[in-house]
Amino acid sequence: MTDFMKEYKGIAEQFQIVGEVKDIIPYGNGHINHTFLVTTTERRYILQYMNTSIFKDPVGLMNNICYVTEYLAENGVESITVVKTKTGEKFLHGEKCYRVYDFIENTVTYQIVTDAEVFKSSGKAFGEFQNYLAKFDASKLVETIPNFHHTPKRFEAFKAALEANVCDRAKDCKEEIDFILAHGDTLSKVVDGIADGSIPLRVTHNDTKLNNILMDEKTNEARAIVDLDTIMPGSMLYDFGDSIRFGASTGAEDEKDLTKVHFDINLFKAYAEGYCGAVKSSITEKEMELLPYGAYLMTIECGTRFLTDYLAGDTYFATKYPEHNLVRCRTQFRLAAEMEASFDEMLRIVREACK
Ligand code: ADP
Ligand code: GN1
Ligand code: MG
Repeated sequence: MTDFMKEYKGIAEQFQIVGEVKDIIPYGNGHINHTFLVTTTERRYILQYMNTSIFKDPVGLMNNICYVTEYLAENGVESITVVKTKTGEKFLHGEKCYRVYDFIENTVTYQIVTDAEVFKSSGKAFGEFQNYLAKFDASKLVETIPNFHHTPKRFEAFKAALEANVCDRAKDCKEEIDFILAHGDTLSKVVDGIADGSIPLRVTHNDTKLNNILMDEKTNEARAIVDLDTIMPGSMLYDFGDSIRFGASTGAEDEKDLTKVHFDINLFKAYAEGYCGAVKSSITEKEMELLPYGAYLMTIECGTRFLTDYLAGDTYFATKYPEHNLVRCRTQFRLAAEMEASFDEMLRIVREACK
């Protein structure tokens, strides 16, 4: 057994898992936590080394997850199940923090949309997820990352990283810097609408990319929504938009060849049909009209966050090579630019899907 295995076996054994640990391997494609698949003689689990430099209040975070998953379970909705430690805690709290979930078997996650029907099914699932949470008491939730989707503040953080230029990388991304600087005045519609009460604050997932939903491996229907770290009060425009920025693209989020990356209006339509079909009885007129903008906003916001992290020296998102964040930024800015040119068509689609 390698040292790595020994260390993680010791951690896994501090949880109420069933069977003897046989194997532990890195798992998934998340950018934030370190995720492992633990196989015991009886069953499988997800073990995560939690990123507490990003989530500074792990107690509040795990309370949020337990409140929400228990509420969902009471309402018959499958989601993650927290496996407690042998001392009955929700996670292992020391110098490093770890948590364990039951592994949801017979499911798959996708890193790119290969089938519009699967994307539509994910849209329906995220829409329904929001409906389930409509009666959840938001006052129970702590804000796990303050101002998570406050796009104007993300823009300010970008400008600060540009000014600091700690790694001297600004010279390598002039085009991307110019793009976001030219779009800085387009970023406040949702925060302004929340502030003046014209956009309702709801309990939202806030990280609705396709690999945060598990699909049934046989039917490809959505089974369970995972990665509940950012469940907080927010706008449905964030949830809709974040799914679109990741899924309605002809390329992967980190595709290097931009000729392969385009905003795909047919994938947008598929997702909108699934999502709007689920939320049409609760969506307001203003939210509906802003869905295309929400897609643009989340895309440009995510690109800005990648660029900020690139300039700051890759301290936030997990990266596999030095330009990874810049490559990701480029796909997002490409998509955002194409979306701007498609607003009218997107609006026609969402109006039809909400009927
Ligand atoms: P991150 O915050 O780093 O994105 P996630 O919580 O999304 O971490 O987990 C990473 C990946 O692990 C997910 O994209 C999903 O594929 C898989 N995963 C997470 N939880 C479960 C689970 N309970 N059962 C099966 N797969 C899971
Ligand atoms: C992160 O955790 P993960 O990999 O599902 C990030 C999202 C970004 C996404 C970009 C807590 O999501 O906000 O949109 O990367 N999550 C956090 O792929 O910052
Ligand atoms: Mg994730």
